[in-house]
Amino acid sequence: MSRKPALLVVDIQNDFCPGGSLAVRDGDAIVPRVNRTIGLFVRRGLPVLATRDWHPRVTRHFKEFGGAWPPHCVQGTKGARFHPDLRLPKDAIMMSKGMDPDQDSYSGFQAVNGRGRDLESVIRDLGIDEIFVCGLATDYCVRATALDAVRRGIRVCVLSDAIKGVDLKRGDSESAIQELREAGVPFVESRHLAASLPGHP
Ligand code: VGL
Ligand code: ZN
Repeated sequence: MSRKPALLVVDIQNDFCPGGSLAVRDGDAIVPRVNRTIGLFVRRGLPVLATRDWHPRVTRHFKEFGGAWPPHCVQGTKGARFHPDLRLPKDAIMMSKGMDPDQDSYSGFQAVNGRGRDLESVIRDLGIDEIFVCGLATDYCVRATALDAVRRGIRVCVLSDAIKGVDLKRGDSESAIQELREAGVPFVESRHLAASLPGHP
């Protein structure tokens, strides 16, 4: 049976990195590892997908309007742009989420492409049978995306050294990792990934 894994790069945007309005401590430290992993998928001819948090200025996701968060990743702002060192290929598949002003949406499966097609449809259309997840934040989008994949029967694996969490409460990222393990999600270190992807000699 032929395999077709894809890489899913989650929300590596300025606002989630040091200096941003919802900075994840050392959020940018994963960028070099993510770039190396992107290179690996590109060389193997495997798809790279990227999600972005993409909020309207007014949304119940933000504190000011009843939510949990300071304003971040507002559509069209610098904070919403991908980290300047992130090297996404030109044909990366871009998916946006968080546009609904009435809803918190953390899962990448709530993201849509430029034509409004959702992540699961895009994955199934491309014949992708496994997603490798990296990015920000471990305790929100990475967690929700990986759990959602399990629920939808899509194989998922998390890159243990290419994720970072918000840790609004201390230990949130650790609990998220524990929860994912209990849900049966495997973790792999990015340096061990090359050997487990198809196309390896
Ligand atoms: C996220 C907090 C608020 C995420 C999004 O993508 O992990 N976290 N909005
Ligand atoms: Zn958000």
